[in-house]
Order: sequence, then structure tokens, then C-alpha cells
Amino acid sequence: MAERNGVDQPWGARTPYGPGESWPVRVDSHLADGLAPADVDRWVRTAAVLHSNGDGLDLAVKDGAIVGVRGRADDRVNRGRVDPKDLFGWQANASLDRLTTPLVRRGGELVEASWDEAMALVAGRSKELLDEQGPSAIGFYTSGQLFAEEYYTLAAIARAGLGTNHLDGNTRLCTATAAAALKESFGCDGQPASYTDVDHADVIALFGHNVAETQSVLWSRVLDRLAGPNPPAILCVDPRDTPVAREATLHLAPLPGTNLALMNGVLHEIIAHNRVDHEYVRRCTVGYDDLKKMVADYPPDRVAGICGLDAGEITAAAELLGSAERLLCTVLQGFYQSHQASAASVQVNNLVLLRGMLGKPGAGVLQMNGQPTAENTRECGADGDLTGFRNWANDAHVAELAELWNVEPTTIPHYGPPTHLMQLLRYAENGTLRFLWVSATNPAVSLPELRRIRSILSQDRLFLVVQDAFRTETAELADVVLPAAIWGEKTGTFTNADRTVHLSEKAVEPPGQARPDLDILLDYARRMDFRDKDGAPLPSWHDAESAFEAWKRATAGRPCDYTGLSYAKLRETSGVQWPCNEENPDGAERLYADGKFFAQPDYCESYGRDLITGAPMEPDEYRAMNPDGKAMLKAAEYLPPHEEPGEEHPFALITGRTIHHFHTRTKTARAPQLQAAAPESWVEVSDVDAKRLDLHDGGWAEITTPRGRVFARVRVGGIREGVLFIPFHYGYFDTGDPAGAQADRAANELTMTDWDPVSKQPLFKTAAAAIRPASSGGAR
Ligand SMILES: Nc1nc2c(c(=O)[nH]1)N[C@H]1C(S)=C(S)[C@@H](COP(=O)(O)OP(=O)(O)OC[C@H]3O[C@@H](n4cnc5c(=O)[nH]c(N)nc54)[C@H](O)[C@@H]3O)O[C@H]1N2
Ligand SMILES: Nc1nc2c(c(=O)[nH]1)N[C@H]1C(S)=C(S)[C@@H](COP(=O)(O)OP(=O)(O)OC[C@H]3O[C@@H](n4cnc5c(=O)[nH]c(N)nc54)[C@H](O)[C@@H]3O)O[C@H]1N2
Ligand SMILES: [Mo]
Repeated sequence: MAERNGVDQPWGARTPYGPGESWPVRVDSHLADGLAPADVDRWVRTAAVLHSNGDGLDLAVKDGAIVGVRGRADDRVNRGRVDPKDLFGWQANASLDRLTTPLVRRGGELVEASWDEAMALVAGRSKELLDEQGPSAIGFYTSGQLFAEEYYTLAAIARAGLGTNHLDGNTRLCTATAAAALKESFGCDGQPASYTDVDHADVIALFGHNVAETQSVLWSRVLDRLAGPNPPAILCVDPRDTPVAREATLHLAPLPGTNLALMNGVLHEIIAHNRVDHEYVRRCTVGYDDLKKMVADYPPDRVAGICGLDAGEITAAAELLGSAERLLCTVLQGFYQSHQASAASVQVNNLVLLRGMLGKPGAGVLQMNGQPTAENTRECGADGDLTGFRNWANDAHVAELAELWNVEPTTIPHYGPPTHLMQLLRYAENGTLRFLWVSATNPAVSLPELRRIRSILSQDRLFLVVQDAFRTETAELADVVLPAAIWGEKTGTFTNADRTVHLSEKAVEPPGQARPDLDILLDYARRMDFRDKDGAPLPSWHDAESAFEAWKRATAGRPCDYTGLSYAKLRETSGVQWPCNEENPDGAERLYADGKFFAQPDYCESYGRDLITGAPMEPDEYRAMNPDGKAMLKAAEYLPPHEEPGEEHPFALITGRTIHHFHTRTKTARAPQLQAAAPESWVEVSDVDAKRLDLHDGGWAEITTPRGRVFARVRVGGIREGVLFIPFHYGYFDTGDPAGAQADRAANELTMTDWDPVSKQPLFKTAAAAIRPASSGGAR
């Protein structure tokens, strides 16, 4: 076990290995200053919660407090390694400014209250609105950071208890497009590939995915392959010169928002040079002729003009992808939050299908997740999906859920798809939504066009409940604030981006009166007196393990089958991949190895959508198109972004992440090592643009879009000409700085209210902006 300085060496030392070998173990750890492993009272099993990688961890506990962390050597995901954020982020749990009592708004101020007072207000307002306006006045906005047990409970409460269609997660901002792309191609959500594919691949292609900074342990796995014999070739598609780009065999830096054109160009070349596995395509897919016809219009010359690339770069990328024997593709926010997000991400699935690269070691696609538990939000149906990857447009699926919860099928809204967040906000803006319960997300920093968001959330007529561990920018706008216990202070399960399920055990007591989210939700259900058809309390479970057992029943026979798992089994094995059932007692490494998909009309999660307009397909249309439930090759034409750089706003603005911070920094700004490593916001601008505009490294700049203005420190280089990048981590509160609030720096002051028509994911990576030198960091 090695103490590791994760700030200076984010990926640690190399442990090289060759193709087909297993990734060597390297155990990282960090303990509070002055402590040695012998001082630790207990080690408590968990996994990482500051990204979606699912690294297996143990928390060190001494005298009832968390004092450190170490990687689990026996975990299939990380083999002992620990991401920099996880080495230090646990310190946030013990931060002195945790919320420790409920708060309620009185005379305009948030004041301390008892749990009974706060919950009586929440339940009371719900009952009033139910009587006056019905369930559609009530909505929930949850997270990708709670546990499966909590999402399943929330889904049961919203759908069967209240009967509202208004439940979504911040997964809408995060991996709605991953889910959409998987549904469009395979009929159902569910990650086809496995992290072990890195051990076998000869080409790894990353599409809009800065894995080095956002899943740093997975990047260590790639770096170890690169340091070993017969390393894989790396293709990176990203307008910035990221650490991934710097290691790449080939780096393409397209103009933001042109991913679909690029992918169509690549598929044009794959087909033109007959790199297609025709036998696989015939046996396992539908739609080849339409795809071939569509991409015929995307020869490299035309695509090069759209993307701002050389035609030779496109042919070189197609050659690399076309000649791979074991091709692993990953996709993330550079596609999901950009223009034509779902249509572009679907083309990566098409690439993999055309090449027959599914279900064998080293081959496949990871439509990545971002948040640690985003997979569970989707599976449990705490977002725009129905529990267990069920299809809201299939009455038989709704009936199954009604039976599980013992309610009438009509109780569960299914007149249309569950309401997506951007629509929920519109309802709140228009005044039909009167109650919004926000759990484990900080929308006053993370949603686009913040000025609008603040005005919606601070309306008097909207009753806003915020359930968090800290007094966030969003909590400041709330009517009731509920203090939550977090990771390390409660027990539950969660599932990473390659379907690996971990158990996270309670290590310490939560501070003050903070309570687990599960307890808060069950308390609400009891106060609302939700009942099933036989008059029994709904939900029927009462703690984490009984909730998990209930969740397992909801997954029986569905693609995300958890029936072979139990807390006991998860205490024996560090990480098990679903489906885990009688057929796969130890979990399943890859989906679709047999060329069979979850796409049969009676079984699929979705009948699909038009990739350009997002209009849902009718069940009969789907049945006619795909009667045998094969994989679907879906094509789409490229259209220009809605807001393109022009005279007043000549730059394309993109936003994203840095390795040291997680989202709105509620945790990472409270870990001194991480906050010191990235204390303030910045803007990346190319050398050429900087010179032309007299912008200097370290100086201040003012960046504007039609929505607003921010100030940031200039970083020259590392990005293509005509593009600006700002991290979105920095909100109004500088939790690391006792001077307090800082204005004018949140990237989302600049982003726009627009979303992908298929996945409804907001476009955080397409906007037109201007930049100029500034004399200071703006109003403080
Ligand atoms: N350190 C850290 N790790 C994290 C997180 C964190 O906050 N901090 N958050 C987690 C979560 S929730 C998520 S969703 C993931 C996100 O992980 P990533 O998707 O890897 O991170 P981003 O920085 O949002 O975006 C990735 C890249 O997209 C590029 N990009 C922008 N626009 C375009 C475009 O139009 N086309 C292409 N091809 N590329 C483009 C950007 O330059 C950026 O390098 O990270 C997870 N891991
Ligand atoms: N401009 C721009 N905006 C973006 C993005 C981008 O790339 N660019 N990325 C988007 C993406 S992918 C994402 S995922 C979102 C993330 O956006 P948010 O979800 O708003 O970000 P977080 O800071 O992670 O907020 C999570 C909150 O939950 C609290 N919390 C943590 N654990 C628990 C718990 O167990 N219980 C409760 N009740 N609370 C808890 C934390 O204290 C924190 O306040 O941002 C999106 N916004
Ligand atoms: Mo995310």
C-alpha cells in the first residue's frame, strides 16, 4: 500500500501490461496527517462517488470519524487505484459548515426548525396542492448521486404514491444522451462493453471524452497498456489539447457542434472502403441501406469544411477505426452536451455495429456515465424512464409496475413520456408547477442560463424544498432545507458505468440531525399516508436492505436484473456486474455477446424517436421496422448549431471539467489539497486568438454571450482557434475563501436554454461568445 500525492501525480506510477493480460494491482491510499495504517480502528467498504468509474474503496475510521481512504486491491474496476478527488474528497464529510438541522423560511429568512416542523410543512403543502390542483402541481428533481434504494423509493412515491409524471434527475444534464443513444440503437439502456475491454483492445477511440481528468483510474489502465508491449492506438476527438489528446496516435479537433458531420464522414469512409462486417450487419441489424444512403452525402472534403479539419484527418481516422481488430469506443459530454447529441452518439454505435465489434473481448462501446450513481437513476426510474427499463408506451410494462406496487395501472401516469427537467422548469415558470423538491443537486450553478434559473426558483408561488448536505446556492432559494446524511454516513448500493454494482456501508454517524435521504423519503410517504390497493403502507419497505430486496423484485426478468445479488454477496465480492441472476450468478461481463438484443417490440424500453425532431415513434411503426428485435442502424443529416459564432460573438464557447474539482465543488472545495490545486476559474484561449486580442496568461478577461457575462483568468493554449473553454465548477460561494461570495464567474451565466430533441439534454457545449481583456475579476 502506497501513500500517494494525487495532486502532483494524478495517474500515479505505471504498472505496464500487455494485451490479454490482467491489469496489475497497485494499491493507493491517503490518511490524515500523522496517521499510520496501524492507527486505523476499522476499514469500511464503499466505492468512489466523485465520478462514474466505480472504483472500489475502503474508508479508514478512527474514533468515529473518517480519517482516510485506500483502494481495494480485489476490485475489478480499479485494482487498488484511487483518483485524486477520492484521495482527499472524504474530508468534506467532516466539514464544519455541514447542514445539521432543517431550515424553514420565516419572514424571508431561513431559520432553524425541528424535523417535525419542516416535514409537516412539506407534507402539508403537498396535500394542499393535491386537493387544489392534483398531482401535476408537484415535481421532483433528483440526482445521479443518491443510492439505488433511494431512487427506487422516490420513483414509487412519485409514480404510485402521488401519481405525478414530474420526476426527473440531473442525469438529464449528464447521461440522458447515453441512455437515448443506447435505446435508439439497441432498444434499451444498458452498457454493452466492460472496462476489461481496455485490456484487450488494439484501438481505443474516445469521442468527446476527457477520461484522463474525469475517470482518472480508467485512464491509468489505458496508460498502463500504452507503457506495455503491443500498445493500443488511441483516437481522440476533442477541440482541446487534453491529456488524452497528448497521448493519442491521432487527435482530431473538430469545431464544437459538428460531431454528427464528422461521424457521418467516418462512416462514409468505412462503407466506401468496405470495412463493413456484412455477415454481422445482415444477421444482427436493421437499417443498413438507409444509413448507407445518408452517409453517401458526407465525403471527406465536405465534412472537412464543416468540422474545420483536413480531409486527410478524416480518412486517417476512418483507416484507424476500419482496420482495428478489437475496437473499443467511448463517448461522453463532448458529444452528449453538444449539438445533435443523440444523433451523433448513435453514429458511434453504428460504427461499432458496422464493424461487428460487439460482445467480444476488447470490442464494444461505452456510452459513458458521468455521476457515480447515474446508472441507478435511470434503472430505478427516478428520471424520464420507468422503473426497470420499462417502456412507458407499453401498457403491459405499466401493468407490471402496478402489480409490483399493488396499485391501479391508471395511478401510474403514462399518457406521455415522463416530464423532462427543461419542461418542468417551463411549468414552474408558467406557474402550473407549484412544488419542486430538489435532492442532491445544485441547479442554481449547474443549469444553463442561470439568471433565468434563479428567477424561476426564487418565485414566491413555487414551494422549493432542497435536500442537501451543504447550504448551497440552491438552498439559499429554498422554502425548506432538509439536512442530508451523505456517502460514508448511510448504507446503499450503486452501479458504475460498466454495470458494476457496489455496496457502500455506513462508516460514521451523520453530523447533528442530518438524516439519510431514504429515511427522509420514507418519513414523507408515511406523513402523506400513501396506501396500496389493499390499504397497506406504500412503499412497503422500511430500510436500505428491505428497499434493495424490493428493488430486486422490480428488476426480475428485465435487462438490469439484480435478482442474483444481495448485501451478503456484495460484502463477499468487491463489485459485481449486472445482469446477475440464475443464468449469470457472478454477473455478466458484456451484453449482446450472442448477437441478441433487448429490442423485441414487447420487451424494449423504447420505441425510439426521430433523430432530428425527437418525435416518438408509434408502437406499430417500431414493430414494422424491427419485428425481430435486432440492433438498429439509424441515420441523421447534419444541421448547423442554433447559435453559431458571428460578428458580435465570434467564438464557440464550450464548458467542462478539470481533474481536481467535482461539479459545483460542494465537496472538493472543502478538501484543502484539491481547492489549492484549482482555486479559481479560468478561460482557455488559443495562442493565435490571445495574441490578436491582447490576452495574456494569468491576466483577467471578460467573456460575454447573449445571456450574460463572466470574468476569468486567461490560460493561453491547449485549444483550437476560435474556441473558448471555461470550467463550470465555480458558483457564487467560494467555500474555500472566508471572504465569501464572488460574483460573475459561473460558466452557466453564459450557456443557453436549448436541448437535444431526442434526449432533452441541455447543450452546455454550444454557444457563441466574445472575449476581451479586463482589468480585474469583476464585482466582488
Ligand atoms: N474531475 C472530475 N471528474 C468528473 C466530474 C467532475 O466534475 N470532475 N464529473 C463526472 C461527471 S458527472 C461527468 S458527466 C463526466 C464528464 O466527463 P467528460 O465528458 O470527459 O468531461 P467534460 O469536460 O464535460 O467534456 C469532455 C470534453 O468534451 C470536449 N468538447 C466540448 N465540446 C465538444 C464538441 O462539440 N465535440 C467534441 N468532440 N468534444 C467537445 C471538451 O473539450 C472536453 O475536453 O465526468 C465525471 N468525472
Ligand atoms: N456549463 C456546464 N454545466 C454543466 C455541465 C457542464 O459540463 N457544463 N455538466 C452537467 C453535468 S454532466 C452534471 S452531472 C451536473 C452536475 O450538477 P449538480 O448535480 O448540480 O452538481 P453537484 O455539485 O454534484 O451537486 C450535487 C449536490 O448534492 C449534494 N449531495 C451529495 N451527496 C448527497 C447525498 O447523499 N444526499 C443529498 N441529499 N445531497 C447530496 C452535494 O452537496 C451537492 O450540493 O452539472 C451539469 N452542468
Ligand atoms: Mo454528469
